[in-house]
Order: sequence, then structure tokens, then C-alpha cells
Amino acid sequence: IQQLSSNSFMRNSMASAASSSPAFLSEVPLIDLSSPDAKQLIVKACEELGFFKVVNHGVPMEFISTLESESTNFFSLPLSEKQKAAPPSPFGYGNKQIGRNGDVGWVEYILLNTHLESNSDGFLSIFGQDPQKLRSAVNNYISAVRNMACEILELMAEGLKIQQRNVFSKLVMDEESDSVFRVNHYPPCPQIQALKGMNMIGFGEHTDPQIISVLRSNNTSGLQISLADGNWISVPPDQNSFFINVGDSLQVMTNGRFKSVKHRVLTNSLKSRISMIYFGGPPLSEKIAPLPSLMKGEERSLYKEFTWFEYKRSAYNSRLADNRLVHFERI
Ligand code: GA4
Repeated sequence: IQQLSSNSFMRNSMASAASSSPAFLSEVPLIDLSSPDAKQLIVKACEELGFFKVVNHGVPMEFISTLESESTNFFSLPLSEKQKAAPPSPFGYGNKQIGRNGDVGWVEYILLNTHLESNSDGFLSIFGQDPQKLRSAVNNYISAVRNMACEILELMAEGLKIQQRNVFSKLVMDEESDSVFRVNHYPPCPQIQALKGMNMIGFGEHTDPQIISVLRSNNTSGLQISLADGNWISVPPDQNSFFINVGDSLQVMTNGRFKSVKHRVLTNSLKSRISMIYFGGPPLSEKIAPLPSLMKGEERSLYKEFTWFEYKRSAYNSRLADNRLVHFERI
């Protein structure tokens, strides 16, 4: 990323520059996982926004800081070293190109399957001389974050008064769960200061296809979420907390009651942003459809039934900003 100038990037992708109206949402819903009213507040946040922040999450600080410093080390390697782990399809190092259909952003990243073995060739090539160190940092982090995600999914089921408490969590706990882990690095882009009122897109607007996403970042701003009225709001960074967002599959399972939140990242002009996101997905063969127990009275399913494999295939053929669920809506 250092070797391609930001000037040429901006010239070639001005269409992705966004005008900024960086209002900070006064309050991102805040959930204290140790509080007895967490489940009601989670349901409310998922219905209204599809997004909330979690404190008292139980993920050891040590796992967080080790992974952050190992990731920083990786991203500070020369581009030629990092490129040895490219392309990122399906897993590996990516630089500016997102997905396979022409999306670009001012970002470099690592994409991993959560089940990649530390001694697999893929992993060794990604992490150069000392892959074990980064891999064990990733493993520790993922298992703690997955447990937290499960706790949250169980609170959602309870809050929705679903009898089967693990109806969502069992999908991401399944051995076959198709979950993904991503570490993004958004280098600073000083040139954007010159562009009054414009911001560079780090990661373009999109919704996440999976069930639940758990994001953590360093203390650099950049993440924005879209409100129902179409306005973008900036999420104040908080390196000690996690941000949760509802994915498309959870929107479907709740028949639209929970909202899959549209979000994006704008580049910071001065500081690097590092974010790490766990995307909890179901097994490929899992059928995704509204839960019958959530349907009230005459309520109809808004979606056709599909397997996660079918949804994922369609998602990977889409552009980032596309509405991927329209193809699965009932007319
Ligand atoms: C968005 C959420 C996750 O980061 C991701 C992304 C994936 C990719 O980067 O390869 C996608 C994107 C994400 C949705 C549409 C397709 C696929 C890029 C893209 C243009 C890993 C995921 O699962 O879907």
C-alpha cells in the first residue's frame, strides 16, 4: 500500500469519495453484558439500528493487545513480503481490492477462515517467518470472541422469547460453521485534508451477509453506520469495547425484525486504523428462513428459504454496495 501513491488512488477512484457530514451519534446503544436487562436492550438495539456496543464482554485484554501488536507487525512488513500471502481469495492478504467484482478501498487486510490450521500451507505463507505467533494470537482471540458472540446470540433468543435458547448460537458454534475473520489496516491519508468536505473511502458501504459480526478497533475513528433515514453517523472509536452488528442472515431468521445495518469506513487523514472483525456464519448446508416461532398471527415470511451456501455464492458475485437480500425476498 505504501508503494502505490494515494494521489493516483484518489485520481482513479474519485467516484468512491464521499462527502462527509461526520455527526457523531450521541449514543450508540450500550450493552453491559453483566446487566440483567441486557437481553431487552439488545433486542431493542437490533430492531432499531442493528448495531450496538458491548462492555463487560469478558474477552481478556491480553488476547486483544497481543493480536493488535502481531497484526501491526504484519502490516509493517514490506509490501513484497505481504504480497506472498496474496491474493485474498478465499483467504490471505489483500490490498485495496475488496471481493472479486471491482470494489476498491484505501485498505489492506488479512482474511482468514476461522478453521484454518496453524500448520496449513496457507497459513504459513501468510505469516512469513514466525506464523505460529500470529496464529496463536488469532486463535486465542477468535475463541474468546466466538464465546462472547454466542452469549449475545443466546441473549437475543431469550429477549425474543424463543424457547430454544441456542437457536442462533448453535449455528456459529457448529464445527462446520462457515465463519470468517478479518483484520483491516487503514493507513492514514494526509492528502484528503486538502479535499475540503470530501473523505476517502476505506471500506465502502455494505451489509454483512452472515449472522453476527463482532468488531473491535484501535482508537482511530472511521466507522460509520447508516440510519433508517439514510444519514450516516460516525461511531466514536473505543478500543476497550466491541461493536456488534446484525448480519443479513439474522435479519432473515427474524423475518426483518432485526436490521442488518449498512456500514462503511472512511479513511482518517492522520492516524492508522486497525480493526478486527469476526463474522459468525452458519454451516454451508444450513437452511436460512424466518423462525416459525417468531411469526405472529397471519405474519408471512418476507423471504424465500435458502441455504447459506446459496446466499454466500450470490453474495460473492455481488458488488459491495448491492442489496444482496432483494434476490431472496418474496414478492
Ligand atoms: C462483507 C463482510 C466481510 O468482510 C466479507 C466480505 C467479502 C470479501 O471481502 O471478500 C465481500 C463482502 C463481505 C460482501 C460482498 C462480496 C463479498 C466482498 C464483496 C464484494 C468477508 C464477507 O463475508 O462479505
